[in-house]
Amino acid sequence: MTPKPEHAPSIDAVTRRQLLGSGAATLAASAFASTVTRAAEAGELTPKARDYAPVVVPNGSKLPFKVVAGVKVFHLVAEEVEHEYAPGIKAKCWGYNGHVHGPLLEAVEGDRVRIYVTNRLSAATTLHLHGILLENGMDGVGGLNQRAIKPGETFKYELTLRQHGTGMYHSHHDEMTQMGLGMTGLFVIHPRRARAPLVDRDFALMLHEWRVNVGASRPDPNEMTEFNLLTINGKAFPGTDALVVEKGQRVRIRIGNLSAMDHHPIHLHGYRFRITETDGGAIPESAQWPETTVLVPVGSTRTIEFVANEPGDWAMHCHMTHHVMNQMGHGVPNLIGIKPGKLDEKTRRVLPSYMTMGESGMADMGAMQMAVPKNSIPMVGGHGKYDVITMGGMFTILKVRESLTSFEDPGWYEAPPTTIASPAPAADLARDGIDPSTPSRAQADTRVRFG
Ligand SMILES: [Cu+2]
Repeated sequence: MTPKPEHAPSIDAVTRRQLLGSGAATLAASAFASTVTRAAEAGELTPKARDYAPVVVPNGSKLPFKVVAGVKVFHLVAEEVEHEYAPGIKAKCWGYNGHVHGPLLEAVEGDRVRIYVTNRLSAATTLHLHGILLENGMDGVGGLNQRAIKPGETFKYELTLRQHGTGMYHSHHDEMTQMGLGMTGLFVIHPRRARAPLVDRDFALMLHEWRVNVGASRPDPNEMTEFNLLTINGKAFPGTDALVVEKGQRVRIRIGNLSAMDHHPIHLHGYRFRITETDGGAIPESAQWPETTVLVPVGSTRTIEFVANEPGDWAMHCHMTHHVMNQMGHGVPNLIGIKPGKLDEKTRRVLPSYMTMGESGMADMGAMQMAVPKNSIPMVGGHGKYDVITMGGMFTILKVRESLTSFEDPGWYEAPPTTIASPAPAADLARDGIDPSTPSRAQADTRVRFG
């Protein structure tokens, strides 16, 4: 378990020193920065005496930086990555620094940043900083703003950050292939002056969609419609890590979408939130409205905020139902209501492991933990506290607890027994005049109307 320290280093001190740093001060700030970066990556910092809460990237990583003469220096390496979407399914993707998606870049408004990009791919690439205000020659559109970075070359991008908010980065060369294979990442810029209300937990999520054919070792970036792996920070449920929060904390969730073709309406259970920022900047408070679902269009970021005052395990997922399904079975025929009879028995004479699936829906695929081909995962299902969770894909869980000693996954929520939906006792049914064997009201109405 990672302890949650009582006193964390002051980020305020770090950012100011990095900006002002020269000589010995730079060295000291640099060492301090790496300490803070490590602590921040582990999600350890408590919200005390600071300008901002470092961003937490579930399942993901942040790119360490060093400070050279007052400039924050990052080094991105574009390369092939063996990536696991969820236990049981891996593919060779393209990403940065060993990660899909690339590690999150984190900086502060006013920072001078220098980003080196080394290309270890077999193809040329570029770096585009999406939504980031910069000089035209740093915009990274291959052919338009620069020549592409050839395999083996290292390019340098340099700019002063003139804004704060959630931007992204991605290849802007052979876009369909390179973004499709995973070459995307988030770029978070904190405000130079803290803006109220400060948040305690600041999460960053990148959405994506993939086509990985059963048995294939690489995603198919040419796919245009039939995506079968929908991911949050590169992971499909049950591979997604929970977002862990202590009751009463103010939570920010930054969501970016660089999927090829689909916008994702991300729905959070148990809460109403406000959409506070887009990649275009902060939304004035007077223009924010309460929501439970935030649509994150392709090529956009949306940031939501709320106070976590209701403990529990709260589902957070794309509300497009095919986007909470995994790889197997999107294309199966509709068997709802079909009576297979002796079909299974007869078919097993030629296909010994045959089993008709889908006559009452897809939930059984998770419940039965059916055997699936090598390097594939069933369409639905992770195990929950009570039963199988019949969703996969773009699904994760917000875990809010009364008190925490660490931000490690706290396990399942222990709901007070009287607050859990459960089989209706006979005494309650009798008291309320409910007879489960009578026709439902809707059927009775139909009979009256159509006789
Ligand atoms: Cu979706």
